[in-house]
Amino acid sequence: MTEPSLLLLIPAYNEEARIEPVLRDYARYFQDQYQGNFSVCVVLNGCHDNTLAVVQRVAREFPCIRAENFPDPIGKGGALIEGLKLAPAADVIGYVDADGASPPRALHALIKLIDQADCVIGSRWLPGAVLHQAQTVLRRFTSRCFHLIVEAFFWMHIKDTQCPCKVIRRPAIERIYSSLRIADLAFDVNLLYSLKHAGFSILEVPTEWTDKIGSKVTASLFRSSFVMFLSVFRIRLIYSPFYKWLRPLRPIETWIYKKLRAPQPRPGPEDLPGADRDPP
Ligand SMILES: Nc1nc2c(ncn2[C@@H]2O[C@H](COP(=O)(O)OP(=O)(O)O)[C@@H](O)[C@H]2O)c(=O)[nH]1
Ligand SMILES: [Mg+2]
Repeated sequence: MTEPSLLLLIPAYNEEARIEPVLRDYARYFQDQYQGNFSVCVVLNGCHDNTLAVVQRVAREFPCIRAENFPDPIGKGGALIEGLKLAPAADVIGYVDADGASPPRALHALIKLIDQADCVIGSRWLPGAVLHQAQTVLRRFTSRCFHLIVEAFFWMHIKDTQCPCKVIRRPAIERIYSSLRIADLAFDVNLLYSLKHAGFSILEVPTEWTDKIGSKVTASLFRSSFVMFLSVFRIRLIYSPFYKWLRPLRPIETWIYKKLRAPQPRPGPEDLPGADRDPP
């Protein structure tokens, strides 16, 4: 039985120390175990280390791997948005982190369920999840606070919006692509709510996870959490009837993201020159 063609996106920022074994594991696993086309695109931006050279070296060994490098600080969400745009035609598009927290078989398990929904996401918070190494207590605490905010704002009943192991059917991505605006770590909420709002189905299933040392997020947890809160508030406003009245406040928003040294949200379609569209 053939499986759908898969494009795997891996956002990477200063990952020279962690990414190489992960790329090898994924390339080997999918070469051996996957009955369909498989390619990986590592999307880097603003790295100050040798990540690009490491990825290029592994790519010479495994032709299914390629790198896209953006010099600007577009953030993890921005990198995924760019990766989706550059994606060659694939039936299913997935993403995982560069640190190997999600093993290849965890991603494969999600793809096996893609017949049942438009988007299948891994969850560390559903019964049955296998946590070889759980996140730190502080990260779990901030995760649950964030979950409460997301649930209060969007009522999606998704236990783990932030698990970076997700697969989505290409037609769904194509439909909602123009509503992907959030460049920081709240990108996942942007993606999931856009899918729900457009009527696509999301299936959340327990996943396997090994938390890795060297997190960039934990190193700036307070700032990252504040930016994520700001971004989910922004998504809520985008989908509210008041959004068009808030356009004059855009420079203030830009100023706040700049002050927080956070990646700038992508201008929406309504901000494109000549465009006069309603928010999604
Ligand atoms: N392209 C890109 N990737 C990023 C950026 N920030 C984080 N990442 C990637 O996002 C993933 C998650 O980062 P990590 O520090 O492991 O966060 P944690 O697992 O949530 O603690 C990794 O693959 C990082 O390389 C960024 O600004 N740009
Ligand atoms: Mg990590």
